Amino acid sequence: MHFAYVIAGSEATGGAGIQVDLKTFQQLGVYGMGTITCIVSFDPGDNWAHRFVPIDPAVIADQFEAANASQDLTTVKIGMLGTPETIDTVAAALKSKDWRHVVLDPVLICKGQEPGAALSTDNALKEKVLPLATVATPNYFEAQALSGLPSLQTVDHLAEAGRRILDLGPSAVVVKGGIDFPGPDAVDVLVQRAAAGPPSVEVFSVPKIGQARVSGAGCTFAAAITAELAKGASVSSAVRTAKAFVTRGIEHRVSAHTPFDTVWQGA
Ligand code: PXL
Repeated sequence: MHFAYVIAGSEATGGAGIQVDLKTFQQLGVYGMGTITCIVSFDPGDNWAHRFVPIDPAVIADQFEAANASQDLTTVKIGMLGTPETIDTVAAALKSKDWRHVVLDPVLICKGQEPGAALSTDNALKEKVLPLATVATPNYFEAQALSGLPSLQTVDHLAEAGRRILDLGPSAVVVKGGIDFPGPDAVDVLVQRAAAGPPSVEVFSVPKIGQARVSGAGCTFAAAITAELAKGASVSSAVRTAKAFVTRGIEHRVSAHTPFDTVWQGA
């Protein structure tokens, strides 16, 4: 049995967060385990705004202790953390043992939120958790914010953003072009630190499916990478499988009364 562990927020509609992570783990045949960092409840009476409640840091630490005492976990995904206190707690927990893989989805903003809503949280994530990641999966906006490159218009720009984010500490970065990247294709660029010489660059591209954002695509992608790494795949092969998995899930998207359709992990 392979085990995949996630530290992330709950999002009750099932379109994002730990609900998506656990569905993805199950679908890819790994035993899913999880620790909740915060609870997001959309407000249907206020244009689906995010109501956000952080979990007490001591309770996050308790969950981490329970999960890691019950299994010898080697592979973890980090999703939404939400506050500087949570980031301190999770960074300390991650550093308390060795990991083969730490996959970080650097959630700086959720769909529907304003950019830069919580700069202290974004900065803490960059300083304290990003350096612990073996694989980071920034989306277009997060890649701009983390790399400092204001305009990502070409595949070379995505690769350069990835190289700059590598300099912040992770061993590999997948920059996701998504809907915001110009052109007909959904392009992801994997940049990996090499033993010697410049970082390697690999491009994964499929035609975009529609022009609308789909909720849970980023969560599904990072969770699928995590599941594949837990099964022993290389980073490159994990990214390839995850891209195919999320593409299928977007093709079979589920509509909801929320402003965004959501990924169907069971497709
Ligand atoms: O999609 C990013 C995300 C991650 N985790 C949780 C969320 C969201 C966006 O809403 O609520 C818990």
